[in-house]
Amino acid sequence: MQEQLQQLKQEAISKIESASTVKELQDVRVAYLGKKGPITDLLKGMGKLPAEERPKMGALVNVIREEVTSVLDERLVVLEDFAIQQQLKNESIDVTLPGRPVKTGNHHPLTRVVEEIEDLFISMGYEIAEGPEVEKDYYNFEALNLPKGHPARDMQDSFYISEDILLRTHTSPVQARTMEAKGGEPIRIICPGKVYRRDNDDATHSHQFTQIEGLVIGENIRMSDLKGTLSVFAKKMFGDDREIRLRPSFFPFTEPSVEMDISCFKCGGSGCNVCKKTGWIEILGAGMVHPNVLEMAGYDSKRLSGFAFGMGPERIAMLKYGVEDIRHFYTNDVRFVSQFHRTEV
Ligand code: 2U9
Repeated sequence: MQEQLQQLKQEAISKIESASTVKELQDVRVAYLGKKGPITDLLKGMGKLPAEERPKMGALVNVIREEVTSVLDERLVVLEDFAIQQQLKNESIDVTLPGRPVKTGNHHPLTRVVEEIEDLFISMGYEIAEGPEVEKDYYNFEALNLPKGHPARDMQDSFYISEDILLRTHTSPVQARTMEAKGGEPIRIICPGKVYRRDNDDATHSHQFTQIEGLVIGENIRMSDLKGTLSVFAKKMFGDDREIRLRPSFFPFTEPSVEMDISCFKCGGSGCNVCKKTGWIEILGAGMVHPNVLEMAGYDSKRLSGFAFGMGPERIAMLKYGVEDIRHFYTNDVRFVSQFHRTEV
């Protein structure tokens, strides 16, 4: 029995030393010290021993059990520490490694230009007004001094849905609706949105494009207010050293009408491919609101006056970002759109 015990102890200790994981060690503990283990069996077999030998044998078994248990516990500390080192090694993050780039989306370049212009006019006390893209002929044309049969209507070739319903050709109907709703009260709004013209798409024309128009109506609103407003817009949008130039023009809904040029932000005015060697870049059209338009919307054109302007954000985005073809804005090619990450621009 004694050498059996010694042999058992050696066997258990060699198993303990060859255990390479905490799990294996727990299995050895259960195998040797567990209820169904050989040491327990030995204790159960004590009954067969002569009575005088039992205490000595019992003490020996307990000594063996303690020895095996202490070797086990020492080994457990080693294996648990080794497991933690392994885990640390496997889970250690080399913080010097560059992070995995998180591909983030970004705003469409058009959205950015529109929002930039909106923020600019909001900072000048304007409100944003929007309206239906499927519009009544009255608000898209008549209310804007373009009665039925007026030749200028053809200039804005339209997608008619029915006799007097069409896809709006400009955002001006939003201003007409707002004037009608305001019943003669002062107005300071900008109207961004999509517009539609029956046009063959090419590098500078699209059947669907965006516009931002603005309208200010009140007492004693003058051309100089328009010029001042456009000058602030040009400097904030294209750089403080921009000059503006107003050239006479014609729009049925404004009189007088102008077109505004800015000094080229690429060459500063000396002439380049962006400004086609003129030094000036046309940005928008504007004018004093035509008295007919005021009267039709219920505004007393004797007491009140106003100015309005209109621009194409695509054109501004193409100038600002050097985009050659307007169709890029609509084909949603990720290679094109993903170039406009906030950080770069
Ligand atoms: C009302 C009164 C006046 C809006 C105006 C322009 C001049 C203009 C063009 C810009 C680029 C059209 O898309 S574009 O080619 N627009 O030049 N728009 S004044 O005048 C209004 C509008 C509404 C009630």
